Amino acid sequence: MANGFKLSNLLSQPDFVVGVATSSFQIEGGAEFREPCIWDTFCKKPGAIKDASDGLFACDHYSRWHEDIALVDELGFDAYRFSVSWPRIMCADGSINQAGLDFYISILDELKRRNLKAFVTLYHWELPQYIEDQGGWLNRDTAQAFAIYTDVVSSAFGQRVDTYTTLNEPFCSAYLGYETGIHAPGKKGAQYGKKAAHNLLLAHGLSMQVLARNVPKIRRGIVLNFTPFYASSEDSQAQHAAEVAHDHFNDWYLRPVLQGEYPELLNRLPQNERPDIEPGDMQIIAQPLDYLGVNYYTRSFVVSDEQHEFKILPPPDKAPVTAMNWEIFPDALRKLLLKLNNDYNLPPLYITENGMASDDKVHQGEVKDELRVAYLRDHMQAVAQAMEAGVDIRGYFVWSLLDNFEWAEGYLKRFGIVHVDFNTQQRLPKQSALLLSTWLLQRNK
Ligand code: IFM
Repeated sequence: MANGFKLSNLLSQPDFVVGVATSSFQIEGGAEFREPCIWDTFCKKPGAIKDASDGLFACDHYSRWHEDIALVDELGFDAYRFSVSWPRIMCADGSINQAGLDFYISILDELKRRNLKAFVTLYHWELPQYIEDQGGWLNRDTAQAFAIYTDVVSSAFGQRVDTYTTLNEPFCSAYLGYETGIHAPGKKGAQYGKKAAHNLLLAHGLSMQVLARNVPKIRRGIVLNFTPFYASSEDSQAQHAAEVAHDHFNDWYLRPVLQGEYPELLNRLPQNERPDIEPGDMQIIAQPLDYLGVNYYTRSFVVSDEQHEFKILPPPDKAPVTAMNWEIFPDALRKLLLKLNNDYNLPPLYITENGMASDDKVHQGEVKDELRVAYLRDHMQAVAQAMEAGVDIRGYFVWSLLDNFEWAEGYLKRFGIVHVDFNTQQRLPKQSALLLSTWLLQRNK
């Protein structure tokens, strides 16, 4: 293995956490025991989900969680990152669903029993439909509702959690959900995206305050997704396009949470696209973070033309791509980590998601996902190199434990290191899981 020594250095760092991640809607099922959410509604829209599927049953993790956590442990991971379903906890009439809380408390107790760290995300895109009916993330009150939900969850979970994440990838909730409409709730319009983003960030800040009050000793932070943008040519217009894309997609979320201000781009937005910022909002948003979660999958090339300040291009011809048609380019992760470290006074980082979809097939009882093996190895290598260059990175999580409901792609894209047969719900660790496990178990010796 090229530069293999760096990878083993990474894995043998005494406190470096290696984990695996999932999210509630994508795996749980058990929909009859919770309130409906925006994804239930969106899945019913003709054409919204490629295979016309839904999350009502998903990986049936709601009944099989015990088996799934045993797998995380047996494979040798240190930590399990999962999300709590807001509509499983808070009922439309304002009451609390104790059975929903108990479900997660059982998971947390089992993790503790197995000495696995619990990384709990409070929002991974599952907005209760009754809140969307009041305007969802376009309504400021949703941020207050999220703070109440945070209070209920953190009071009930007590000290069982290792690390809290307020929001997972607010860019996706705001931009894909309220601007392009390819995700739930499917609203479309440039005038919505940044308004939704602001209310999401406000929800993050309020939630951080509640966590600081209720569970001050538990680590808290946010998880952002980053796409490094590369200019398609040397010319200054293309360079400018890459900077503008970075401001819209990456810095629009990072700068407010770290520095309490939006990028300068704010002043160039048409009036109707600007968020409604009230006095004090930016201070609420910029609560001190104990860590920042970085999700990385791919990079993108951009150009500008007469109509667009920036335009995202498909991957270059012949570039290696995943089943999502995302370019495989690990060095962009290394560079991203160095850039963030250079541009900001960062808290410690965790790579909270990294992984790839591939067209995996079971053959004679095995799934040989060689491309994923190389993808994970090379990206972990990039993390190790960034650490060597001085970036404070405390852990790495593979996305995802199981093949699952990949949002608008339905069940067509398999991101798991464990194969799921959606007819029988049988789990089968792929070659990537087995290899990771060998590395992890060697390290644990
Ligand atoms: O499956 C998603 C996950 O829910 C959020 N981050 C990206 C993953 C792959 O698209």
